[in-house]
Amino acid sequence: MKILLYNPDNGVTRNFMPHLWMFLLQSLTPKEHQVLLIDGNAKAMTKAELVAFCKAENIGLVGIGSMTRMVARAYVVADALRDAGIKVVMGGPHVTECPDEALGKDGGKRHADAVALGEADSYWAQIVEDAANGNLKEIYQPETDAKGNDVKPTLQPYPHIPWETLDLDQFSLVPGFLQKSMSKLGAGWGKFFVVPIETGRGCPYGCEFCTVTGFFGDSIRFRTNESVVEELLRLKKRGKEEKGQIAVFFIDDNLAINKKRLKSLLRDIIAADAQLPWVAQISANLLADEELVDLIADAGGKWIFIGMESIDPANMADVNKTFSKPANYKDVLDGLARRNIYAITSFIFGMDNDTVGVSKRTVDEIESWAPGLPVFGQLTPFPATPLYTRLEKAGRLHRPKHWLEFAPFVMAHNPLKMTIDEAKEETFNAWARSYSPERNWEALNAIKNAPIEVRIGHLVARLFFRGIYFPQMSKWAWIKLLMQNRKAIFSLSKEGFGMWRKSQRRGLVNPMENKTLK
Ligand code: B12
Ligand code: SF4
Repeated sequence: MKILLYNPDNGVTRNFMPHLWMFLLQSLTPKEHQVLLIDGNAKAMTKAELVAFCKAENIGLVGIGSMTRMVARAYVVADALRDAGIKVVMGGPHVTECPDEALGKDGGKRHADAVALGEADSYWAQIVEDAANGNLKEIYQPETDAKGNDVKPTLQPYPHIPWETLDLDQFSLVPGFLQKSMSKLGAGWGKFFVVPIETGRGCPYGCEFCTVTGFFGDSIRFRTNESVVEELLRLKKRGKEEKGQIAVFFIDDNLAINKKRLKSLLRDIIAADAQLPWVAQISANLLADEELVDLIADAGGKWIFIGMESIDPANMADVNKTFSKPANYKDVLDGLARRNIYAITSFIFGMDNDTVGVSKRTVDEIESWAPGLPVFGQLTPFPATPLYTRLEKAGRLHRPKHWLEFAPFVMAHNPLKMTIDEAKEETFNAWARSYSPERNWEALNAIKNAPIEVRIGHLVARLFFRGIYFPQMSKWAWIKLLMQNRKAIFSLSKEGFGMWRKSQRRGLVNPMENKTLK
């Protein structure tokens, strides 16, 4: 049987990284079946095109995975496929939290023939077999233990994802027309992929707005260091062979949740020379450890995503996140910046203690820290979270099924001390100020003593990053952005060109190859 795994587009912009679940399930599929992957963010297709593709390829089963954020889009695609007689199984966090919705048991339309609840590693092969035999059941879920809890995959052993041979072209971030010329730059930039790797699953913290503790559990399961290092080495080899760049996103919710184990993993990465540039999510409270931050730098860490949420401790208490202390944020970021590591700092507006002016107060404070990439969202009640239950009980849910009428940056509940419109305006103000050409220039100046490749990386990240959250797809949008930031671009290009000429004259190395000029 031919299977298509499909990730619906998020309706905003292209993904900078493929979704791990597709590659994982592909690896876990019994060998006699063939699996094709399409990420709607990388390869835009209308629902009619997708149906035509499935018919032409004789696809027997389509698996669709979705976060709450894009589930409405997933349902539209699933409906079209089912109308054409193609079987659909849906999985991922949203259908796990609302299975009746996908199965049409809550009074709405049915969107899926089957739903896969929780982590599907242990039973995906069964779904495939059942579909191949025309015997697909409605609900699949992990076995339960004596206490009725899901038996979670141990991640030891971990499925082999053949990154070295997979066709990743739909995910390269370098536009086709630039690939040839960019492959000659430094160590080669003809292709640039960000690849997701997990080293563990689960999170014990249980923040009120988050689905992770409920979905993956509060105890953590780790892969072995060897299996992570081996995966990195294969990726590194591929990058070299293809004269491209591969960066890794460690998608663990908190890579440093067990500091002892992370230190041992980082030491093993360093010992095996398996370093690739990487990004990871780590909470601020775990980053005060100097030894850990040194190891992160030596092992290739470049950007750390930190869920800072709010600079107001009262808000942090409201959402059960007091382990993260706003008073420590500056020291943490400065400590990272000293090692040329920068942070993607994530903030939430519309929390219960937020009032008008929250964006100004927050951005003023952010700008007093080492520069990073701030991200601003709004408190969103995802189904099955303690936050959803609290707001529902308090009668504060304005749009209880907000995901079916997704509206970017419009809160689904009434914040306590501001209006929904005010929260939207605060969020837009924070984005606009944080990524203005003036702020980009200031941020680069704040790190003017960092090596040039670090500053180039910082500027490129600033120009790209906003585009994950706001549409920035057309050529015109890019030209406008580059023009607005021409001062910073020109200044870095001039400096880089000057260094390159100097190195050519002295017969020294190319500064873009990340080596020191003597
Ligand atoms: C990486 C990541 C991202 C990446 C993008 C996704 C990518 N390209 O990988 C980035 C950083 C861009 C991102 C952004 C967002 N994310 Co995010 N993200 C994650 C993260 C950390 C890892 C996802 C992952 O790969 N997990 C590991 C895999 C193995 O697990 P999995 O995807 O759940 O898949 C398993 C099962 O669910 C199941 N399964 C999944 N799909 C399918 C499909 C089928 C057919 C079957 C059978 C089974 C199946 O099988 C898999 C193996 O067991 C998760 C948290 C987490 N730990 O999962 C949050 C998470 C998915 N994100 C979340 C959110 C809210 C967001 C944002 C909306 C946040 C925001 N406000 O901006 C944005 C959306 C941006 C956008 N434009 O779309 C929430 C989603 C909650 C929900 N109910 O929808 C999560 C769960 C985190 C949380 N705090 O609650 N995210
Ligand atoms: S927000 Fe992060 S730390 Fe809090 S429960 Fe979710 S994954 Fe854990």
